[in-house]
Amino acid sequence: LALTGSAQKRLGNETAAEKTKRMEWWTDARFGMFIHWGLYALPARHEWVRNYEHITNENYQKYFDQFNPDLFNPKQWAKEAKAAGMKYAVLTTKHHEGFTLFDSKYTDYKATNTQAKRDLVREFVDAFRAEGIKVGFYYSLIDWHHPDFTIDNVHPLRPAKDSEEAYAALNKGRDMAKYRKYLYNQVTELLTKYGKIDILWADFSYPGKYGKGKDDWGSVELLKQIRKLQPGIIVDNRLDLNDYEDGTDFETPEQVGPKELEKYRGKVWETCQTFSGSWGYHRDENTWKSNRKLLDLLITSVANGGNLLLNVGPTARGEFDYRAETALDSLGIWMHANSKSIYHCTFAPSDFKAAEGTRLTYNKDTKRLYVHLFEYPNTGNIALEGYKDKVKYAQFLHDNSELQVDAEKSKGNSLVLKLPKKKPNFEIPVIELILN
Ligand code: FHN
Repeated sequence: LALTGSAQKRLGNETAAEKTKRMEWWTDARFGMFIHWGLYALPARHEWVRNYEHITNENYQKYFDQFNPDLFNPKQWAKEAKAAGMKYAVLTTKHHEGFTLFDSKYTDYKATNTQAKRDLVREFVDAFRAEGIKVGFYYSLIDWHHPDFTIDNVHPLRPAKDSEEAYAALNKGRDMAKYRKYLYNQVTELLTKYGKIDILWADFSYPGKYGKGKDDWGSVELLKQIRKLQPGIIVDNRLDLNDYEDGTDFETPEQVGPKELEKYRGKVWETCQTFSGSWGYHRDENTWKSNRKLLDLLITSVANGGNLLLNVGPTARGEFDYRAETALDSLGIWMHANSKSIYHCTFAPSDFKAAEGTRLTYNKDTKRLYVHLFEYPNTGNIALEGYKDKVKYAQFLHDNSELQVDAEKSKGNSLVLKLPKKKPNFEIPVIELILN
């Protein structure tokens, strides 16, 4: 992985080579599950419902009182993540609403004080580790419930207009230094009480006159504490610190379309995406990405050297709903037969150009190039310009059936492979090329 910019500079106490080694499992994994779960699953109309509807703590309390995830079974979640081919999972331990899914000694606003009476984070780490899936914690820097978190321009109680006086009046008695300490203490709890944590996904900074950035979070000290408590941990770039130089590990393009991913090639990055528009469970949402769109995001992420973190928003009863399960099942069918073109892969060497309607991924250890057929040729063959004399053998990945060279049609440096007229039964079939 070639780090851009000042790659050779010591990156937050390590060299580029040490960082690459520390992150090797993550870059090999390529595919993870994001899980947004909290009280917002009860209103079931977006995890930002408090912000959108300017809901006060008092008017949000009913969701705390009614929270009772009687069908919560993280073992089932882990099985479904594994079957979909996901190698790591990141759970919201606390989202902007301030409700903690873990048994924190610093707050009463926690799952163990609801009808659940369970440390949901503990059960999550145990269940996912048992399936061999690496575990990550999402932790919201923002906290709309905490009495010392100062009201800013994304807070549910923000003033009608951005004026110094209005904010000053609302923030009388609120002490952000106390909240910073609370944040530091909770992150310390998360990184000391639950064993080895593989990822910390802090979210998010919005520096500016009425926003919040690294000084509000105490990001430099916080990151030192994170690395001290969990030396191998991988940390995202939303603490408002400079990428790489300050020791944050990866960029986080969010909800971007596949075409935008090319600009991240050569960097260290993960795109986080929803099945729909909302991260939290949204009952009435109908804008769900198709299986093809999800495969496009996964394949195109790897084809540009990045990861996909695909989100599920469990219901208030603690289950993945039918839409999420259908999507995960479809991904699992494709990954079962084609995951070799995803795991441990990255963008292709520059001397291989992707033919029209294809995307390339490459495994540099096995020297195998994967041609993803986004469009299936109806000509009975595929012409791969510039591939001639570079390929030892060609086959479909899903069944290892040989793809013969059409010697007559392979003119100049073009390699023409014969293809069955009938497209294999996959949304995006994959050709595996064993290179010389
Ligand atoms: O505000 C959050 C949002 O709810 C969600 O958690 C996403 C996930 O990346 N992060 C923030 C928006 O960027």
